[in-house]
Amino acid sequence: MPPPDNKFVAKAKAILEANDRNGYTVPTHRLYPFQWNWDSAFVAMGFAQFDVDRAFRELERLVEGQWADGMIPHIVFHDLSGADSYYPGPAVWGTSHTVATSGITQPPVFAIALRAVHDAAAAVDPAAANARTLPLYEAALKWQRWWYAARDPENTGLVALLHPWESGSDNSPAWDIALARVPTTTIKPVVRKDTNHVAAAMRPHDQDYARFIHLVETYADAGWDPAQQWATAPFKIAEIQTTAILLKAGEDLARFAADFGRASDAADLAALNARTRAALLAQWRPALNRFVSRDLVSGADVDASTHAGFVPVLALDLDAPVARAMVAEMARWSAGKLGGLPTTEPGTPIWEPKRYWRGPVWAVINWLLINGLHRNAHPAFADQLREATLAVIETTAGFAEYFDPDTGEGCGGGDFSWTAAAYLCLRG
Ligand code: 9YW
Repeated sequence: MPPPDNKFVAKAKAILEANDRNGYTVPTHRLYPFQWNWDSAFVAMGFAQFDVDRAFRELERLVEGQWADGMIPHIVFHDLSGADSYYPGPAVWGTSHTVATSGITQPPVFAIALRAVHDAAAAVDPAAANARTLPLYEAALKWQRWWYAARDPENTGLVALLHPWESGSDNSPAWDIALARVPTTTIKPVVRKDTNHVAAAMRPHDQDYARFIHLVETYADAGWDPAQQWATAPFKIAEIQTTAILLKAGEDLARFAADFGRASDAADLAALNARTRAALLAQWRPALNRFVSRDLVSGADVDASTHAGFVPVLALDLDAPVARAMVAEMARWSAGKLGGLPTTEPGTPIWEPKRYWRGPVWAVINWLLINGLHRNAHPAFADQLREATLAVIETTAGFAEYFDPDTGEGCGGGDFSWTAAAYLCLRG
């Protein structure tokens, strides 16, 4: 590994600072001008590398959007001055929280980030770190309980998504079958803004957007009430990437509960984590060498070959043969590709190397996998993904939103916050 190049470290920090909007960070200028949930969690870990106070602040500002029932929404619209560059804005969501927010959520990386930020702060001043962490721990625990109550009311151990945007992988082929059942009709016209900023060929199709908005309008009509949404949802996927992140969050929360002497929280978390661990393990499919989500409308496995099938490595301690099979499959997908693990299996009919979540490489996905590979004693492949991520940023893509695995080209938005954060953490 070459020594850290200060030029790139400096640029990554400068991107985070430029995307700062008074204590929260926009993913990128204009394309995404608000605070996004899982982006902020990754960004907080990036800030923790050089400014723990700012890292805590990122999480505190996200919690301003937390609903009374515990959900932390996927977008917090703190400041509407840039609102005309993004669709769908607050008027489409029709939610009623004090700060304007969307009505759906996103993968709960928050508690994982809180653990990292806390640990960085505690290395300097443990008492101050605990004091700043405690309210954020409470918020994260409340959100954890929301996930189980609202998105696993039947206590299966797997949590369900009611909208593709909740996965963070908007137009993944994993949703194709389930999303095709959702009507393309909307009450109000769909007025896309994303294609004003980024080439349409890199973005979801208009038909996808019509369905995304149909779902938003359906849930707005249900008054954003979780039980009503659950009863009427035309799209319902028990999803493995989100569940894996939730389980890792649950482990980190359980450690906090122990540290803070919260015995009853610790007992609750241990029970939830155990149920989820067993449920997630049961989603392993040896014939595919990966895990699969379940479509709760049809009852079928979601067997599209997407990166999500590998993310459970983050939160499980796999038997050695399972881990080996999974690593071999990831190695097969990434062989001859640039930047790390493609989000769909190259060479298959679903593979589109530039179209958003249908093939490109994302630094934050590599980052989750790298952590899981270390946990499961595969440091060599973890290092390969790490070096591929750093190399594509340093040589061809810069800090773009995502990367074309065939050419190494940077795609989507530029000067992207989570790419900068991933770089800082992986460069270390
Ligand atoms: C959108 C901000 C967000 C990410 C998601 C990504 C995209 C927003 O951008 O969604 O309007 O399409 O899919 O994961 O949080 O970076």
